Amino acid sequence: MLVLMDALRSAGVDFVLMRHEANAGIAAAVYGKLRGQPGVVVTTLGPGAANLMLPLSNSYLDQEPLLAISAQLPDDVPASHTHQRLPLHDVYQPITKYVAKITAQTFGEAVPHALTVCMNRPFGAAFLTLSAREALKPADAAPTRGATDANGGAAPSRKGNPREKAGELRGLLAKAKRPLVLIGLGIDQANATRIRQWVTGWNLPVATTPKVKGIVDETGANFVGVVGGMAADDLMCEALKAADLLIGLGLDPVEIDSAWHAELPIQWILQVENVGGIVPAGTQLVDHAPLLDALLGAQPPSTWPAPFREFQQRRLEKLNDRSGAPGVMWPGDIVQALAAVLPPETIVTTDVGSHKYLFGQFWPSREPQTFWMSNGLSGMAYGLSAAIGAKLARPDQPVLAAVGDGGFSMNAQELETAERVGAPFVTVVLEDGSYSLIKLAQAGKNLAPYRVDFGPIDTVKMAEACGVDGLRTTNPDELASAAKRAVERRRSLVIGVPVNDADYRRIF
Ligand SMILES: Cc1ncc(C[n+]2csc(CCOP(=O)(O)OP(=O)(O)O)c2C)c(N)n1
Repeated sequence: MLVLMDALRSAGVDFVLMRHEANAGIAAAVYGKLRGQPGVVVTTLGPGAANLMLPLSNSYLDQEPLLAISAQLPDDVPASHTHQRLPLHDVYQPITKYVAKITAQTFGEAVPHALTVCMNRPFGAAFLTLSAREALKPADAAPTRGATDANGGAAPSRKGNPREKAGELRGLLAKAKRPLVLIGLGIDQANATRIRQWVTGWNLPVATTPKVKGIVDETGANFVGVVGGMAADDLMCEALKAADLLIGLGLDPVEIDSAWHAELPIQWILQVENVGGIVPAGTQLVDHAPLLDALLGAQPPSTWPAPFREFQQRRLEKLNDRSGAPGVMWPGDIVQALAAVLPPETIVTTDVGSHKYLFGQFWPSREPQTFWMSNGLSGMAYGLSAAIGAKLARPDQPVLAAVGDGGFSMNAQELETAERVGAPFVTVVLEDGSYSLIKLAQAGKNLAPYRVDFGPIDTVKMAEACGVDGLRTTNPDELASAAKRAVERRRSLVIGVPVNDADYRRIF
């Protein structure tokens, strides 16, 4: 790995030194997806490579393109040399699209192929190993470029006719009184404008899954809510049942932690298979761009005067159902205060926990690719690392990380990384002294809270220890003005906001 690092330096390829390989992998994958190319994470052998399980799993289930390269022992090391020897290829093969050794003979094939498969839809990960012995050998062949096609290099499959599919959809919509379009992870962000034009132009009620928040403007009148296990999920499931036509545009059940996707009749409009190679029975894949073009070229077959209005109102009421608990901020006020002052292009990342359900449902995303969470894997320690990757990929957009105090303590040290590499962002830590989502799950099973509370670690001092400004507040106006000021000054800021974990129950 040292040889590779030095070769990269000589070639003018810089890298970001992070403090934990899992964080590096998450940041790289988010960076990659925002830049339309695989992110690359490089680690040592043994423990460093073992720490890649979280980001590789996340790339697999959350469709984020990541090439991981770790060191490995040379092949000719005696078998008795077991120090730091792990069966890395065997371990990572099931969750990646390609594993291979980089050798002087294979590098010209292996590296371009690995980069290509990461960008095949559904996006995912590849894992390569490189031994010090091979790294020192002169290369045998010049690299060849991996072949890609319009679908990112995926094997061609027999696809449906987009015009016919458009006609079929129009026919179904003409008969529907309460249609609902569900947009999911399998869409191509390059079709964002077409998708917006279609659902807005036809005034179609629309819901999204968390990972494509922002594909439509959530402040629009036709936005019904976020499906896929966030806050207000019971209400969203009621809305799904109330629909008489569900159109799953790129809908991938990897984001859904209950069974409605298998129980309700859904018109699946998929252009590639879902995560894990799953295609719902009887579904023929169809390319979205020509399908949407065909729909856009036709008149809406009906009008739908807000058939989900009642659900939309009840959803927003939850945000204002204040408990009045003293000494804390109402979680709904955190979202509303920040959304009122941060510009629409702000990229929001969340960690995993109750706060993710809150932001996932209620953050009003307005622009595509401005919301990032781990939702297929749902792995804690995503939010802060994702914010670093996002800020490096889009330095001109403000970035906000919303994390719980549990998740924050898993990787707060990366605040120093962000400062060092000039990637400032605002972090809001929702402090409730507990793994509140787990506490809620215990309560849901009539179990007493057990081993879910932890002692305080001072968020502000942690920020300051990493060279970042910190502040604690329970005042929504102070929260909003501090976040706005930090964004305007392009400075990192960590804001600890005490919350009452029981308040989440009112919102869920
Ligand atoms: C790496 C990882 N470990 C454990 C879990 C299980 N888990 C899900 S949410 C959660 C609690 C999160 O607590 P915190 O970060 O404080 O957020 P809160 O729920 O309080 O908002 C845990 C332990 C997980 N999703 N990921």
